[in-house]
Amino acid sequence: MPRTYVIIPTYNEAENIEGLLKAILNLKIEGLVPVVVDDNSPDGTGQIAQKIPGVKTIIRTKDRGRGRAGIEAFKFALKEGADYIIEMDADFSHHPKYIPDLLKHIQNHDVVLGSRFVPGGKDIDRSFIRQIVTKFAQTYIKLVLGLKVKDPTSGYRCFRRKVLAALPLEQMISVGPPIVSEILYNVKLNGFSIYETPIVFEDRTRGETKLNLAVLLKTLWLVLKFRLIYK
Ligand SMILES: Nc1nc2c(ncn2[C@@H]2O[C@H](COP(=O)(O)OP(=O)(O)O)[C@@H](O)[C@H]2O)c(=O)[nH]1
Ligand SMILES: [Mg+2]
Repeated sequence: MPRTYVIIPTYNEAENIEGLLKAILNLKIEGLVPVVVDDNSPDGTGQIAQKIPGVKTIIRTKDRGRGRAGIEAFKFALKEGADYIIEMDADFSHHPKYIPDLLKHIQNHDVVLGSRFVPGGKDIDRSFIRQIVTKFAQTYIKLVLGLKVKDPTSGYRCFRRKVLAALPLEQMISVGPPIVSEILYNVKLNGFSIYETPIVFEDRTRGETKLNLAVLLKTLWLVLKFRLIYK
């Protein structure tokens, strides 16, 4: 039976985490293990996760960031012998109901993206501004990194073990959210196959986004650096 680790980076997601973990466990997929990787959230997200049976929780106390947390959880999943590694946000924008689709397509591809921009996918309920920002950032990232996928910034995705084992995880420079693009660029450079399965992305209804203008500008700069660092 294959083992699938579902990595969920969290920061102040106390209002979402329990419902999300229950929805994932309710899928009753054999061999599926949710892993919450929390940066010691002041609102107690990590402690909530720790109380739920069947969930593994990592509480980090230094080097905070979505990127750092994701890398630590990938290394943990590899060490524990995971065959497939899924990553997703905690805020229900990445609905657990798509996990079976990711696992179906990972049988035939190295990486599967939950994609808003293939037929059947959608980006709904977000502000007009946010949609413009997404479009602009995605066009830029595709151009600079030469990525052919329709949704290069999707953080809802599944990897075969061998993919993460081959990537230079120790070398990754993103502390924050740009890690999503840094990983995908390395996937491409290593020649792994990528498939996009549609998801409907809904805006979070609880808790707050950690994205802001500073994060966006940092991303644009880091993407240029990825292009220079990785060959
Ligand atoms: N561990 C960890 N997770 C984070 C951090 N910042 C954001 N996250 C999580 O990363 C996911 C995506 O963040 P979110 O704020 O929803 O970004 P958005 O979806 O782009 O608005 C959520 O599950 C957040 O809780 C962080 O500094 N550390
Ligand atoms: Mg979100």
